Amino acid sequence: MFDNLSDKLQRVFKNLRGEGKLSAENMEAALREISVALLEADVHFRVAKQFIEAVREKAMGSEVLTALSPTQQVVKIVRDEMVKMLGQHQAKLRTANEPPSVMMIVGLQGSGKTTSTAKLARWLSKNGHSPEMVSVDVYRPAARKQLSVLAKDLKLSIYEGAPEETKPVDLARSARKDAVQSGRDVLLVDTAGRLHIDEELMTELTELKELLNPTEILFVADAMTGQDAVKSADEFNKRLGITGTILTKMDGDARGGAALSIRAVTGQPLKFVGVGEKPDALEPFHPDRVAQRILGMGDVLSLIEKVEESIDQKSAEEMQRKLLDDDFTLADFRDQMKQIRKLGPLESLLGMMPQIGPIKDLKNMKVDEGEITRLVAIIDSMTARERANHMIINGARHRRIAKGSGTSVQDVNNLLKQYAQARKMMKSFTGGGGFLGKRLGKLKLPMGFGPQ
Ligand SMILES: Nc1nc2c(ncn2[C@@H]2O[C@H](COP(=O)(O)OP(=O)(O)O)[C@@H](O)[C@H]2O)c(=O)[nH]1
Ligand SMILES: [Mg+2]
Repeated sequence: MFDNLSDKLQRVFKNLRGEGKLSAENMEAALREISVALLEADVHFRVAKQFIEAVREKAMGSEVLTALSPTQQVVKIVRDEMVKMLGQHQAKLRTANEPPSVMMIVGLQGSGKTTSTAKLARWLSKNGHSPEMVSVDVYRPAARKQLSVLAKDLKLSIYEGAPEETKPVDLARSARKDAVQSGRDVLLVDTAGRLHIDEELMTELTELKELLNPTEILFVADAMTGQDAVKSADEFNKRLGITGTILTKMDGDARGGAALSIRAVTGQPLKFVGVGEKPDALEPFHPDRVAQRILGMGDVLSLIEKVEESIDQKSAEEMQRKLLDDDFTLADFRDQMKQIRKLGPLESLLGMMPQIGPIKDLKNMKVDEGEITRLVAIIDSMTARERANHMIINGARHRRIAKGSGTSVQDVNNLLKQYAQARKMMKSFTGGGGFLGKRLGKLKLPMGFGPQ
């Protein structure tokens, strides 16, 4: 989601590295390039300016670590400032002393309020809460229906309202009563939106706020709208006082700058990001992880969590042992491909990894689901002996395997190349001296990722 910005910043760092010594001149040149990269990524100009000033001050000042090389220092300073800009710590949802905690979901039409309400309810119920939802978008019957349908699909609780409840405040009041009676601890209120901010909408939202005394007023911002999202966040905040932002559509080709500016402009944290249309496509926002991702250090922690969620620990340990003993066979490679398929889209996974060394090659391979299926089919067409020892696969065997799996000799060759590459990549991880090995210390990772 930050590919362009990420590429540009990494180029700046690479150039600096080439310079060897850090001087006032090359530092200024680097700062100029960073500034351009931020603006091109749609970062608000004021935020970009502050950012550059902070980096300059630190880089020229005394806050430099002697243990790091000059470029590393700059990377570290940029990273720290970026984390600061994004909000330093992960911002948790605020809850009330007396349940239910009421959370209003506000924003412009089409920004993703209804979708995010359902996603958030799902996320809350997976994280120990018992949420109830209500839609107070009385202007568009289809909008309320949309939330009902989502609630039914996800088996989540929703207050549907009585026919005489035609005003947002009436619906909200009854919904809260219903939530209290059924012992729900969170009430999510999906509000109406407009194409533009207008008085009527603001009055309605202010009335709801006074009635409900919400613990959260979450502004839903569409990342695709770039600076407009920042502007309306600012406006909603001034008029209503928001407590946080949910940034949606970060899966699209948004330049991501909104993410980097909203928190700075409103002073309120980004709490979640929407990364797809599906109900599970919502992630808590981690400033440090996102900064690492932008700077190409890879969102290793998110990756680990994702991998841990879907990989069976025992088979992962077995895989790790095999790698160390150097008997990671094609059969294991096939098992691993199958596990990877369970993780979801590969691109999103690779995007979380540090873009260095063998991973960079992997990314270029652009493995997709269809390709995994083909790879698995090729390995399926091998004999057990071939799977155990790829060295015996000669020309004749190549042809037989290609025929058996409905692929070409070229495909079989590619598979063997990828297998070799995977072995190499995993070796560099398990060796303890690689990028992850140095950084992750004693963390034990599944799938052969990680030091011993
Ligand atoms: N790709 C993508 N689409 C989203 C995301 N969030 C919402 N949408 C889509 O945006 C459109 C508008 O969403 P909706 O929740 O109805 O917006 P509302 O008018 O603010 O309630 C729908 O088509 C959603 O599927 C997201 O994170 N990623
Ligand atoms: Mg809606």
